[in-house]
Amino acid sequence: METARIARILDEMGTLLEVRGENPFRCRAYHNAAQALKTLPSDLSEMLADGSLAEVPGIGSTILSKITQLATTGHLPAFEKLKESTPSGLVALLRVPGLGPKKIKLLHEELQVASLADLREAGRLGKIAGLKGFGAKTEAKILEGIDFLESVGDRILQSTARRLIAPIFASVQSHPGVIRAEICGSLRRRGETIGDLDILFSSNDPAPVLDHFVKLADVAKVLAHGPTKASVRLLDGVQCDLRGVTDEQFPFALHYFTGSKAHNIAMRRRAIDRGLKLSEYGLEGPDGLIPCRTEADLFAALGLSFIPSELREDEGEFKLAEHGPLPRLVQRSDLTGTFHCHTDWSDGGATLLEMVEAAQAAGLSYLGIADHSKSAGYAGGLTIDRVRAQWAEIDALNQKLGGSFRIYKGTECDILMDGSLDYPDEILDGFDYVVASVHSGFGMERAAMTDRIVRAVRNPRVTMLGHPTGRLLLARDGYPVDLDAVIEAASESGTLIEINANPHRLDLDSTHARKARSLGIMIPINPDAHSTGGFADLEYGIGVARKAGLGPADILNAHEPQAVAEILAKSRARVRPG
Ligand code: DGT
Ligand code: CA
Ligand code: CA
Ligand code: ZN
Repeated sequence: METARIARILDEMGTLLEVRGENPFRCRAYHNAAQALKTLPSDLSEMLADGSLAEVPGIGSTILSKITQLATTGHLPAFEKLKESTPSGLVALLRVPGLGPKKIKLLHEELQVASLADLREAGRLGKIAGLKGFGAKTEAKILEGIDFLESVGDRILQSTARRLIAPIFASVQSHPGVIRAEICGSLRRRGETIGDLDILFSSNDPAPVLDHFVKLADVAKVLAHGPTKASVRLLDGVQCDLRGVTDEQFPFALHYFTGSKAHNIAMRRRAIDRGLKLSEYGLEGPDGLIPCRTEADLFAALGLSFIPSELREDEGEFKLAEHGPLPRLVQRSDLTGTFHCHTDWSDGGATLLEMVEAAQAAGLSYLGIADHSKSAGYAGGLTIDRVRAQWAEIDALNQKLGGSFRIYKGTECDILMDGSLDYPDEILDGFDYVVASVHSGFGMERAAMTDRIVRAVRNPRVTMLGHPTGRLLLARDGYPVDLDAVIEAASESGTLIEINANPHRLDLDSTHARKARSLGIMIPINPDAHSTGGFADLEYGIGVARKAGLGPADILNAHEPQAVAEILAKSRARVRPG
């Protein structure tokens, strides 16, 4: 059994134990072990064979025996039993904002709540408010939470979609009957969240490829299986559609199934305006089919230059593509370094040195460390003494690196309730840069929250604003804030606003990143990395930037390291002239 799948089962085991109200340490142990499996230094089967897995922190003897069982037999009876005896709706309750395992256990025991529907009914009857430790306010919040969950439906994060589609796509693409294959749909457009997965291939004989697809190990249920297309439900509950076309049809089908629907409709209208007929199978003129080898050929046939998939939302891309080639969008290889990363000085999982090595391995040549500030107690925020100690460690490491790599001293400084910052000015002045973020008081009124953030953004000691809305995709809306007013204030005061690339956040989103750029704000793409694996998330930030139509010049950390150093120094000079 694959390591990733074992990790998922351990995670689910921890969650099941949680909602059953088991000892929190025991639950945590399963989540920790799952996390540890995701970052093993070498192959799991090797580590099991030579006994080195037992030495990995987070993997105790009980869990080790469960991993061994899974790796050798592919089954874990304890897990299967637990899953069978836990109402499946109970786990879904964990997704309700503000509901933790303890509350869920109480709701289950006292009110027999075992699903979202039960929970809504209990709330409607006012029964939740009467429970010990709940109250009317909590009840209202829970009902709001259910509404939120229903509004997001069954969508998944882009990162989940990538993880699920990778093995399936690889398996389709390498099938001997396949000529070309591409991922389509919202994932190719880098949508913030994904409804279902779409894959397209070309072949002279699609049937065997579809037969192969519906039998893949990740498939839980076949929903449809015809001669040119099949739909399945994966073990994780997500739907995946596969379509086969001839190689002549491929560019048309690729364009169609990439969408968006609005973009497709506009394309079809363009074709009609030119006396042509566009469908997912071809482009037809008065004298027959117009051959196209690629999507670029198709766009050209309609008088357009190539439109990158991220821009296909019918939000102005046609106007751009009518006037020659589009400006080049930023790409991952443009990034020279990054800011806003955490270490084990606060709530990160890796040491400073480990983060530096991971950044180097990710092809970066500088790294901004921004651990939490002192009020962020829950996240191990740094006292002033610890800030000074961290500076000393950074200085020492920078010296050792001898100019081959640069570590910047930063902080993710809490924006306090009144909009002031969490360190005194003389400490703030010791950093190379300051990320200011809201981590508290999410319940504030919109006007007060806007004033609070605008005040921070106008503070000349703030280099950049972190995750400006605080949203967590599919989990919680951001705090109420007039983001346009914040962006205008940032533009006036020369403060940057990050695209937080964590796939749970994507904050700024593409719409506001576009607006920020139009007001001359330079944008850093930050992974908000809490572990060495976090640098991979930069790719999701690139997706947001591309969707916003941004090029390398618009992105702070797509500039050469020397230019980045100068931009930071200039920003600091607002408070440290000369
Ligand atoms: P999703 O799955 O909700 O994240 O979003 P998409 O865009 O992947 O939507 P999906 O999977 O339903 O369909 C894939 C693409 O197929 C879609 O982006 C555009 C095209 N498409 C689907 N239905 C229609 C339609 O009724 N009209 C047109 N013009 N295109 C469609
Ligand atoms: Ca889709
Ligand atoms: Ca679909
Ligand atoms: Zn933060």
